[in-house]
Amino acid sequence: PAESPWWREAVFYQVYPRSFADSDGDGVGDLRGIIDHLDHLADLGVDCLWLSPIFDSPNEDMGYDVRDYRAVMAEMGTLADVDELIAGCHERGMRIILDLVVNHTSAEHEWFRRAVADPDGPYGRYYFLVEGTPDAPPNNWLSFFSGSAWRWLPEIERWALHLFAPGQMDLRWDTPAVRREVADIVAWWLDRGIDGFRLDVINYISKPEGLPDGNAFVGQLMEFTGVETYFYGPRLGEFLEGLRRDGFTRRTAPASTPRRRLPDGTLGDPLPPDEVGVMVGETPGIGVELGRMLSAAGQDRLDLVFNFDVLDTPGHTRWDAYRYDPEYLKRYFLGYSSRLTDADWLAVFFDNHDNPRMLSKFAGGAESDPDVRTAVGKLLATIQLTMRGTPFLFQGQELAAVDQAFSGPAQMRDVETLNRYASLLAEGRGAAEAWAEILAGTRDHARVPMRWTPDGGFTTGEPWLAGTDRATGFSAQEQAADPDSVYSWHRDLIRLRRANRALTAGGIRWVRPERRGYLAYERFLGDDRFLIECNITPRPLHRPRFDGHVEPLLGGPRTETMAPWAATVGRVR
Ligand code: ISL
Repeated sequence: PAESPWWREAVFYQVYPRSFADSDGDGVGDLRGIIDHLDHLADLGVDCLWLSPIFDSPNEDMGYDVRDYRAVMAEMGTLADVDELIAGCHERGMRIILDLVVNHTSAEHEWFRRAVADPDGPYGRYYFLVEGTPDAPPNNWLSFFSGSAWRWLPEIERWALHLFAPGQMDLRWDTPAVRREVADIVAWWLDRGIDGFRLDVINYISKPEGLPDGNAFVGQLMEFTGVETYFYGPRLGEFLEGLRRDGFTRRTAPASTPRRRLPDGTLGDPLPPDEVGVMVGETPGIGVELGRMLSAAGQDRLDLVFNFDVLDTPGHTRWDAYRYDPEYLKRYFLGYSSRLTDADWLAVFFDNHDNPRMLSKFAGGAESDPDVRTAVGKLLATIQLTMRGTPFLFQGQELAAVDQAFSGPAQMRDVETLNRYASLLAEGRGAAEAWAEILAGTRDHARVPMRWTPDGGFTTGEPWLAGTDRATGFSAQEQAADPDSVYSWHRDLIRLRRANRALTAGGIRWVRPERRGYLAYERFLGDDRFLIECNITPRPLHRPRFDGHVEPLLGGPRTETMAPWAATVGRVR
């Protein structure tokens, strides 16, 4: 492909602002902290930052409950800081996208307050406010954060829908004014210079007419009731096309644009503005085929979607303590590459702020050995950064971040975790059993502060959530100074991608996929060919024969035996 959209060849990096860097000692990360560390990200080589929520919020769900879409959370900074951050990214040749959480708003949003003040007025139609009696919710849908998805509002004698926490009120997208408001918010931020958005649970926005009950059998099967009625709702496609047209298509010139990155690594003049901001959909429950329907090029819906099937081996959820089956990862990517056409493109991710660390799931505890930790960190980076698709790194992956040894529920901060713990106890499960489940799956593993220096470096105060990892060698400072570190491996791979489009835009051809323990493929474009080989076992592996001369680039030459968890990248001559 001669030209591909910028986001197909980019490396994205997710920042969880609350835990990235705290510049003022209040224990909460902030925008100034991100600005101060932009050189870390530029040095790593990332092309686009994605910031988890920074908008004004009461933080019942850490910013995924927005009170004002045009204001910054006080503890994170000001609009002027956002402007400086945008300019700082663009100046370094990076783009930046924000998180758009519009399936729901906070109950403290002005729209919801007006809706409650006058449920029959225009704002009453912004939400799902359903008349009834306090003993019978309108349907059997459950909340992702435990209990019914409905909350009784005695002051107006109506039920209000919340698929997530009780303070996250679902918006009624069928109301045209809601769609206009959201499009205007997007346009407002694009004018400020933002390059697009990640769209939170965007596949849930179209609820079916009449809000029918979820199927009880499916509910049992999924251990969750109702989701099949709205996870790909009747008007989803129409809503996305409208949002793209009315919100993401530029109305005016942005405040700034990123500088062009030249092949030799230097920076050129600012690029012309992208005509459309990038739309990255967070789409839980959407498999390969529905994902294609939402993101195929030319459909004018989303540009990229996250497919969550990668996160856990079938038969397990993140609430089990288990060792991930790497053969499943291979089958997952094999399946993907065999079903996608040139119109489809995959977001490739292993970690985010909602899941434990993939490195720990893979190593299954063995990552307490620093050599295993380093090997698995490099292995996962190799797959993520050379697979066909757009990699989304989550902060800390470049430092081989692992799960934490939390000691008990008192250390937890996440609403999902705390609610789940309480409801397990209420079901009669013992405290030890309930804690084991929480410890395996809590979102707080990923949300602990970045380790900038051996003894922390995130804040001078008390961090809002404390990590427990103290292993030597895995802070940013130590990693950046070590040419053999997981950090350097990421940086080298990203440089290699940049210099060789075969690794980004090129095709993929699997090598000996039937061979257990061996995950290997070629990436190619024109005459350029690269061979990527991984030993996805904790044991040495005999390397299969390969027809062709391979010049080693990363991880050393093609020795007959591959070390446990080893990965190599070579150029095929
Ligand atoms: O963690 C989950 C609950 O088990 C996931 O289902 C998660 O809630 C889902 O992927 C949606 O996530 C997004 O929306 C949530 C927010 O809490 C998550 O942080 C966000 O990524 C509600 O806004």
